[in-house]
Amino acid sequence: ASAALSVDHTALDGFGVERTFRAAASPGGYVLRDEHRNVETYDFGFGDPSVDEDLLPGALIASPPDWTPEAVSAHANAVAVADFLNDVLLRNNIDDEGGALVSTINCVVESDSPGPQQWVNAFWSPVSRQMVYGQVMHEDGLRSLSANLDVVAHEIFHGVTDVTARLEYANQPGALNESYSDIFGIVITNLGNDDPRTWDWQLGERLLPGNVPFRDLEDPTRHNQPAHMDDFMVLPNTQAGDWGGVHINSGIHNKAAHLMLTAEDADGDLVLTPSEVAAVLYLALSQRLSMTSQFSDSRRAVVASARTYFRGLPSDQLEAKVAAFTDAFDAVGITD
Ligand code: ASN
Ligand code: ZN
Repeated sequence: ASAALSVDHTALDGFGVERTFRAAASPGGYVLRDEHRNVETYDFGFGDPSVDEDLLPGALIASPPDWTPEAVSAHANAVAVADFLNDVLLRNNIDDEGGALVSTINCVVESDSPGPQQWVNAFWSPVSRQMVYGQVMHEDGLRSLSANLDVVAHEIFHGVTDVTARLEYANQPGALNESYSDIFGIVITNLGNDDPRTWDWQLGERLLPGNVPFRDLEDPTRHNQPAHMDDFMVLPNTQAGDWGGVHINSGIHNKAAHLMLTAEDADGDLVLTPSEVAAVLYLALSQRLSMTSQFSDSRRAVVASARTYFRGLPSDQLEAKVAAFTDAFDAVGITD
């Protein structure tokens, strides 16, 4: 695609923050297509993506009229994640072939709707290969789930997992699927702060009623998740059982990631940089995990990836890096 007709636009996002994003010229104005990153954002007009999946992605968003906050959030946040994939992980969008990164806002799954035009969720559709976002009512009107960069990154990483490890969405593989999405959501949100000891570890804050976050990677127990294998919850593989607790037991693996990112040496210095942890976890997810991988497989995948990634270091430094990973898994009871 040619970028010649792309133009920078500026408008407010779902949190009232001014964002700059690229839109493409089209007859009569502009459409939400970033031709540099191949990111496109659509509107479903409060249709139901679970019933009318064949109607996705919906209508490509155009201006005039003015860009809406939900459109700006979904589009600008997707571009931020595409930038991370390309610049940090050297991955060319979700499919690693530069394929379009597609989002649809204003979706309502009616069977799970707490009120008019509300649906407090979002998901990656493996069938349509795109993100869909609902919205929640606040004092100032509807707020899209895409307002939160960590939620957007979480959903986009379900797409990355879908075309790499393909972790089955149930039981331990499903909890790993959830955890890798949570971890990269937090890594992307805190990009630019090289000290994870001062990171924001909360996922999805300012969306739910009372602004309660969905999850907290530093202390999973704050949101009823286990943080150690001793507290692993065996649940049925049904929707009511959260598919074997995929959003519950993910807390254990999330806590291991928090410990890797904050591991200190004897002098109190960080052992690993955030980009080192991101690279190692990305290698594990994309090269060493598969549909039926368990927590212990993730440990082995991460440790093997660390040995590959740090192979050029003197052995004492290499072993110190690897130990930061094994210690983190040990601490949450994920053994070899
Ligand atoms: N927002 C949820 C998630 O991405 C939707 C789901 O349950 N798949 O985890
Ligand atoms: Zn998820």
